[in-house]
Amino acid sequence: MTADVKPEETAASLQEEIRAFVRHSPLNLMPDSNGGSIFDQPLVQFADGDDSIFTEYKSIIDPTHLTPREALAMACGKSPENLPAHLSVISWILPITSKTRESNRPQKDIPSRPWAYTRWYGEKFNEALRKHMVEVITDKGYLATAPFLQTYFKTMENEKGSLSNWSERHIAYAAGLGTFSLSDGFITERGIAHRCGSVVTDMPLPANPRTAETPYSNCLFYVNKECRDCIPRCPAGAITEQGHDKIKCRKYMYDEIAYIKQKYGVDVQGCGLCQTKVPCEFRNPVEKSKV
Ligand code: B12
Ligand code: SF4
Ligand code: SF4
Repeated sequence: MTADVKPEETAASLQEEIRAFVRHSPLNLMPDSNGGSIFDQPLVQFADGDDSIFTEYKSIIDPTHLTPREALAMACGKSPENLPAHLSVISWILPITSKTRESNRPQKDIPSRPWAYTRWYGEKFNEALRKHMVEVITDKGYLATAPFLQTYFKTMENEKGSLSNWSERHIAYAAGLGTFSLSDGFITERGIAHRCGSVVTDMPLPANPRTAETPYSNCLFYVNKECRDCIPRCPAGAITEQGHDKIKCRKYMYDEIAYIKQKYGVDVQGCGLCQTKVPCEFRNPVEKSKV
């Protein structure tokens, strides 16, 4: 990429690169015949790598949560201050197809087979997309890393439950892609049923503004107490008006319904009942209620 290419043009070409990978990668196909795609066309936005929100995450999430500068420096074996002055973060949302969402709606205790496949095979695709984007960017002569794929990525536990040192949803929030919700899921313009990913680079990219008024603006419960539909959807009783109990949720998924790994032939199972048959499933319900 030559120096006279505008950041907006670079951004558009990266967005198209991600869309093309979603369209053409065989990894974005369900493993069973006629299963169709795992994900629909993505949402892609950008954040300034030195946005102060990344430092705030050290108090909101955990002191070990990495800033993009720390994450790229560790991946390159450099010190954070020796990296270029400007860093960017690319964040994407991979919406789950209507076929899979619809298959999960009648489920009451365990996820449908396509939902379980989306957790297992869909995340393999998401990993391949992260690797692909790092390659595309480094081939152009820039630094790039997908923190989630680095050996330093880790998940841990605190008194509220599981967390990690690179939370993809908090990265998506920084890039203005949506907000959190009563069920904890991240509600975008394409709803809550999705998976997300990110890459940090020194490529100059224009940051998208965060337009949400609060970190919960896309959830009807926090806007006007109009909705509580995710509460009865949760078979573990993990969602209440006080929010999402990550410990109960994790215990249900990994202990109580662990048998579905064998049933569906996957190594990691999901649940996600709270992300289907709800008004935020495939759109921003707050935008919808304004029209
Ligand atoms: C650990 C983990 C879990 C744990 C804990 C989840 C959690 N809430 O953190 C458990 C096992 C319970 C879990 C369950 C599920 N997971 Co999970 N999980 C992760 C993982 C590996 C790390 C998450 C993390 O670091 N969390 C950090 C903690 C601190 O986040 P938090 O508690 O939600 O944060 C709250 C506070 O920060 C608060 N907050 C308070 N003040 C402020 C102020 C500001 C300014 C902001 C921004 C926020 C904020 O807002 C947040 C929401 O309440 C990520 C992958 C990744 N690397 O990101 C996937 C991930 C979060 N999981 C995902 C999914 C899809 C699921 C499941 C649906 C399972 C499935 N696949 O079927 C369920 C859904 C549970 C739910 N109701 O949300 C997706 C989420 C996509 C989405 N639609 O939101 C992710 C991002 C994976 C991916 N690559 O797409 N998961
Ligand atoms: S179902 Fe309703 S209350 Fe629950 S997260 Fe979605 S909009 Fe918020
Ligand atoms: S909160 Fe956890 S256990 Fe409850 S429906 Fe959502 S993913 Fe399943």
